[in-house]
Amino acid sequence: MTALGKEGAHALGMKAEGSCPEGFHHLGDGCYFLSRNAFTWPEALTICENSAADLAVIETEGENSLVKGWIRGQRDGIMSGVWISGNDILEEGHWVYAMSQRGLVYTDWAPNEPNHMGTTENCIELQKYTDFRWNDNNCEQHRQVLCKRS
Ligand SMILES: [Ca+2]
Ligand SMILES: [Ca+2]
Repeated sequence: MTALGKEGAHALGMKAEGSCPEGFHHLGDGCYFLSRNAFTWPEALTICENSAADLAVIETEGENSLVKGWIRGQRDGIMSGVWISGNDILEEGHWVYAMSQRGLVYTDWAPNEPNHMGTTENCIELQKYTDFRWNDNNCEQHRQVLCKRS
């Protein structure tokens, strides 16, 4: 089994933890899964899809705070960042959510971000060294993955 399949299979477990499937953590009105291993952003989309979830869309300050608090609590388990749904792959500077292609309704950019550094940064991560504020990074970088089921 590939590493990709393994993450997906783990998240697919059927035993409920609270009201969320095994491997998912209940926060606010959603269920979130954080991968242990790191993947490219396109792989992240597939991992979430394989778990009947979406790459996490964070739409409010309240949700962003809950998610960041949870991830901060696992800081030692975070290598450098966590992929979420937003991207400007189709049109530079036009930030949309992956599945719906709707424009972002909330952002938490770190200072001087998004900077499209090296003209290659089109995917959003929660960046560890800015205490999980948002950074645009190269979609082919390997980052952990945040999936959400509502
Ligand atoms: Ca960009
Ligand atoms: Ca950047």
